[in-house]
Amino acid sequence: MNTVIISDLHLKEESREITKLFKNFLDQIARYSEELIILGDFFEYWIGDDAINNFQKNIADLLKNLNQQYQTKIFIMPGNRDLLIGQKFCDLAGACLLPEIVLRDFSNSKIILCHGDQLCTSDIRYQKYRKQVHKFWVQRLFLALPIFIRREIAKKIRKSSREKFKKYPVMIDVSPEAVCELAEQYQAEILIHGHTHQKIYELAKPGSKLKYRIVNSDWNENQGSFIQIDQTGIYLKDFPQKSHVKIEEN
Ligand SMILES: [Mn+2]
Repeated sequence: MNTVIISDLHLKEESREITKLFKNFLDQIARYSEELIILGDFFEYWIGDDAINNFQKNIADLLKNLNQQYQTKIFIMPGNRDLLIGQKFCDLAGACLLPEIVLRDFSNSKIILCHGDQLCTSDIRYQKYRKQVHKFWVQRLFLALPIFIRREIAKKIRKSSREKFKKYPVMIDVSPEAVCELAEQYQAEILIHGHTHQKIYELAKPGSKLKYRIVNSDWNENQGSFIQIDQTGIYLKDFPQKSHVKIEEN
């Protein structure tokens, strides 16, 4: 098995360089992998599968092509920014839609895959907001609004998140308690997520079921990161490749 995991590309029409970098990643890495897993915030925003624009359709075509030409299986987990990515987009992209938590086996260990925003429990305001927008009826109500209104709401949300970031420029990190709890709940030894934009590999505290967690960085014009899992181990790598850390021997 050869799996690559990416997250937090925040793709949007205006960031052409990141889109170019992503295309190179598909050509140089993903096409040689059996699976590509996207762990959320693939797009900068998503207002519904019925409002897909040309840019987003082109990205779907790239993924579909990867799947059809190279047989790479594609999995998409929604993040906080693209929470409403649904089956229709996944069908266009030849991808499977993932739930918010996925378990995988690696050697004798269990791996949890998630976007990571649910672990930032010290951000109480965000968790309250998250709880609301994860409600089925709230999503149905939003999706029933005309597209131009949804677009305006999405703009406002992004504006307020930019303002929050100006006030508190440090991304709120996951809380260790939430990480431990999740590992206990799923009896998993390894946690892989994105969202916090720090490319790190960290050993868990002694006494925890968890052995370590691995976090993908977000992508910018020059650099992205990915996690690779194959028969020989788990790696945290840069793209374009500059360095890599081998985390676990199989
Ligand atoms: Mn996120």
